[in-house]
Amino acid sequence: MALLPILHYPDPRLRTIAKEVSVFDDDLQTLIADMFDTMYDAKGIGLAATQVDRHVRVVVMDLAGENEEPRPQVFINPVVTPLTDERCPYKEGCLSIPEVYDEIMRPARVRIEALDADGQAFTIEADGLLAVCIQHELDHLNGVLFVDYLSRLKQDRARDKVRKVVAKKG
Ligand code: K1U
Ligand code: ZN
Repeated sequence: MALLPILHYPDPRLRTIAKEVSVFDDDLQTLIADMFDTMYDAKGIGLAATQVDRHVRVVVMDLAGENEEPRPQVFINPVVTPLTDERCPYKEGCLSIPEVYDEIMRPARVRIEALDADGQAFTIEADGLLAVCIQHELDHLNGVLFVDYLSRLKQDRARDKVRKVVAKKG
């Protein structure tokens, strides 16, 4: 098990645009395993490689509830297409912006095209938390954070909050 350090807002490395994955080798499998370890340890439901300073288009996710069996999902080179103009609000959090939550509006239903850990292509349609989470994670791969959708005042407050939380944790 390897825990990877998570970058915190406003670290400029979170603004890096991740590169497509073309090689499905042991190094990629190690990165995926380490990302799951890191996500579960941090009590998150998703994690993008950008957040652990690896700038490749890899997302891990597990939306299972506390009393359910784990349901790990891997999305490599994800492409997300809105399927409706309807937008739904969801109070989002982010492991890179600890203890900051705010309501973000995103398309309610999306198509996700991606590769799995073995490089096999799959397509799914998603709504609810999966739709929210994949859009949040795809933003990370493109250097975008949920606070970018908020006012400058809220961004300043988020930056101050993260500084305090990170200083307290040591
Ligand atoms: O990308 C990340 O920073 C992970 C993030 C994913 C996410 C959560 C909620 C909405 C959109 C994206 C988190 O997991 S933050 C932790 C969190 O908010 C949460 C944890 C457990 C259950 C529900 C939410
Ligand atoms: Zn996030």
